[in-house]
Amino acid sequence: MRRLTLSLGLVTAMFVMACEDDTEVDITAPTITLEEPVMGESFAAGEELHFDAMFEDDVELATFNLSIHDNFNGHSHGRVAVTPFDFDQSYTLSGKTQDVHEHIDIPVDATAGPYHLVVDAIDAAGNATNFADGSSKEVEIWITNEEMAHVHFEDANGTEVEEYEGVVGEELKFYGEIEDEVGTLDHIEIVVGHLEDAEEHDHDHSHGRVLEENIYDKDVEAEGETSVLLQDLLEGESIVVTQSDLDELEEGEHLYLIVKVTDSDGNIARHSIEIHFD
Ligand SMILES: [Ca+2]
Ligand SMILES: [Ca+2]
Repeated sequence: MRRLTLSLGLVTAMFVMACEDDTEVDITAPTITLEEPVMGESFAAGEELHFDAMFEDDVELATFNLSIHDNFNGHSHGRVAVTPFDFDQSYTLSGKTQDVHEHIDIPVDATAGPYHLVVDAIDAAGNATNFADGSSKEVEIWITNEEMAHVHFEDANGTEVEEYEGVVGEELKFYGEIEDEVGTLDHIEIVVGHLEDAEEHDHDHSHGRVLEENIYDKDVEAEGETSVLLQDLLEGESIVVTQSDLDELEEGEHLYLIVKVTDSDGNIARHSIEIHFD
């Protein structure tokens, strides 16, 4: 309680001094424009993450904080010793605008999967950004590694494909292999849905997308397996995309088959392939 009283006193003193020095009182938090990474972007364990953001304040910037933490909620069954990447650092800012570019090393043993990257900023008067008004920034990024599961999308003849051809109103058929070369599979989620661009950007970001809503969704347990076939997992399933599903897509938006695989070491891999309709 004593500590709180002291710090409140200090803040009050600073506030009074600021008022005496300058009639303009800063009550507006900084703004953050996060250029990189973008929503859904992937980074390999052992490599660098590029962070690029523009900070602006009406009077004077002070600091920003960058944190990255895992978003593995769900299927790890509580018996897996994962080693998620965890990053939390504050940086000094000055002036009214500052463009920041940082290279952040991702440890080679980082567990693969979705992570949240969060950016907050504070100005010299103590005004902080927040999530309520969207002035703090958060994006989901994916870390990949060599030990996570892989998905090979194929046609009925076993040839790898770059996209699937679908016919509106007819059952879709998917083929391929889901395999884990290091360890074993655990849990598989198969989705047909949108991957929508998070934001428009000047340069091409092939992974800059976020899942919107699902047309089809199935969970499969594959505990202890090293390889399973997509066509076996989807046996007896009827996946049909209607014209009204397609009508919900934005201009230039596509449907994807998305396969999310958790392995026995807690790595989560997400693989997607476009489903093309004429
Ligand atoms: Ca301000
Ligand atoms: Ca594995």
